[in-house]
Amino acid sequence: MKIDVVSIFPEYLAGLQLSLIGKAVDQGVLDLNVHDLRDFTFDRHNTVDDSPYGGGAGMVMKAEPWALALEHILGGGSLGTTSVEQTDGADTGDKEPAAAGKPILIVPSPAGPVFNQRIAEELSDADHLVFACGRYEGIDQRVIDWSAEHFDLRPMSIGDYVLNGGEVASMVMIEAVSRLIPGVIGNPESLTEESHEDGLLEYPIYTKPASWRDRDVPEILLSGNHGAIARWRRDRRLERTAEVRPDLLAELNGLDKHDRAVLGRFESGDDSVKE
Ligand code: 5OB
Repeated sequence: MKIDVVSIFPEYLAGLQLSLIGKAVDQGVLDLNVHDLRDFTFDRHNTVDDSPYGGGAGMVMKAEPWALALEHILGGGSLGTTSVEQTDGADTGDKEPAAAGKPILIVPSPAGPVFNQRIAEELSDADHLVFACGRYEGIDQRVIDWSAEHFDLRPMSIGDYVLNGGEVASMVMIEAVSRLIPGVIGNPESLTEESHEDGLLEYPIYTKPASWRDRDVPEILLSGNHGAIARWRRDRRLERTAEVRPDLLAELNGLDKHDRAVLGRFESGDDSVKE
């Protein structure tokens, strides 16, 4: 998968070189490039913003640098690129560039649907993702509208809170998406056993010692009874979800009688559970 990020703070994205994502980049599984928006300005001060028409507080990101940056990415070039990777000819060979449709342009914004695991899964199938990190009050609407002619445009929020710009939101989404790409995570089993994969939160986990500061690991986990352990873990997941995130229960399906009996103990979650 190819991922391009445009930002006025390309160094912000440096964290993506670390850990599993960085490894995937090194191995050529991910082709990740970060572009500095200011490289697409031509005035002395590399101006990327200006005051809003109609008045109001704050500044607006100018259309032209964004159009040039996005056109550059559409052209597949590498000007203004801080290659997070050193490509060194590493080529997995198997993916043809964009025989598919338009690249997906994700514009992190509070004015978008809220990103979740379902969307992460959908995006992990794409050949090419582009993240446009806005700062200030946002980007001139005309270049957003223009971009929809060339991209599959996806404004995307990461939750109901205020951020200073799209960089951190992009990093959240890049991490969530890229760990779903085959080869990025060592043990694919850890993908399916994850909170939010099947709509339930995870069960509590323990490691040695079996007794720590007078607190014991639940005895059943030491029993070697795998069936009983699986049931116990599922019960804890149901319990935890009902307690902490009752909103998730409404989305659940595939609950059996025992599951519903466990959930029945939680009055608040009770009526939201599907038959
Ligand atoms: N708040 N998701 C929630 C967001 C956000 C702010 C952003 C981008 C995505 O930019 C200011």
